Amino acid sequence: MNTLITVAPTGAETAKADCPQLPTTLEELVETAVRCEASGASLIHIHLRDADHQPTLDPFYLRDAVQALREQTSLVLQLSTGGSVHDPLEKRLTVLDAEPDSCSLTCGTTNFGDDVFLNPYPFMAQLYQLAQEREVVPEFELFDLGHVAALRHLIDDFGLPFGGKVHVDFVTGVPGAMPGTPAALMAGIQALPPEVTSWSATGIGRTHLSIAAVALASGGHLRVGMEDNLNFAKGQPVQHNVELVTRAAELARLMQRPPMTTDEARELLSVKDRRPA
Ligand code: KMH
Ligand code: ZN
Repeated sequence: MNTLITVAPTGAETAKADCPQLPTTLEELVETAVRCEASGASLIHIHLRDADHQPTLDPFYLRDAVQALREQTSLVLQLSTGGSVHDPLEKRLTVLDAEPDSCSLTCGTTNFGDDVFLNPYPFMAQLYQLAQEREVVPEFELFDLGHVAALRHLIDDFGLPFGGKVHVDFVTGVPGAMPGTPAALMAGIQALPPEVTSWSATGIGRTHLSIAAVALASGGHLRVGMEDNLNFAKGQPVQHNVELVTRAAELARLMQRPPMTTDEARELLSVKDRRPA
């Protein structure tokens, strides 16, 4: 099967002042999305920043970004409902008002370095049902092995997501959560419920490349981007997200699993077509 390449270009953790090349304005985000699509990405995982480059869940920014990206790319648009560790749960639910194709849904609370990324089951359940109601396809973010068990509960309690497909993403290597090792990823893959139709993986920081290699070798898909990794190689900071997407696409081609088109990605995930006619 061809490879779904997700780009996560910005995240909520890195400060613009520390990394001026991080795309934080709408103009930079759209430019990044266009270049990454041309280089093999078919899905974009989006965190927005306000005029001061701070993470925001303000509906104005969310709607504006969805509209601009939908006009200028055919990428599957996934809004983060994780936000930053400081965002309240109620605010994170409002992300779906911006009518994305997809949304992230993290399957449990996790250590996040010195912080806690809060995802109690009732919140997950509420977000899951809201996504079903709004016809938005969730991507289940798995930071820990226990999150795989929580996904099982969600499916048992509420049935399949909108579209009937179940796509998960292993986020490995967050300090205090599941390590970015082949063994940990394998344990996660082996525990996946049979309803899962596709999975991708990312490794934070220096685990970025090795996790991509393991994912490709194991039949999975890839997530790359500056949300997860700021260094292309030792002593070589990423200058643009397209570098990480291009490398992922090259690796996928080498492994005889070239990047998917955006149409193939839409079919893989069964997203509703919201593109302007
Ligand atoms: N920024 C992290 C606290 C997601 O996008 O859903 C959460 C995160 C996961 O990035
Ligand atoms: Zn994210």
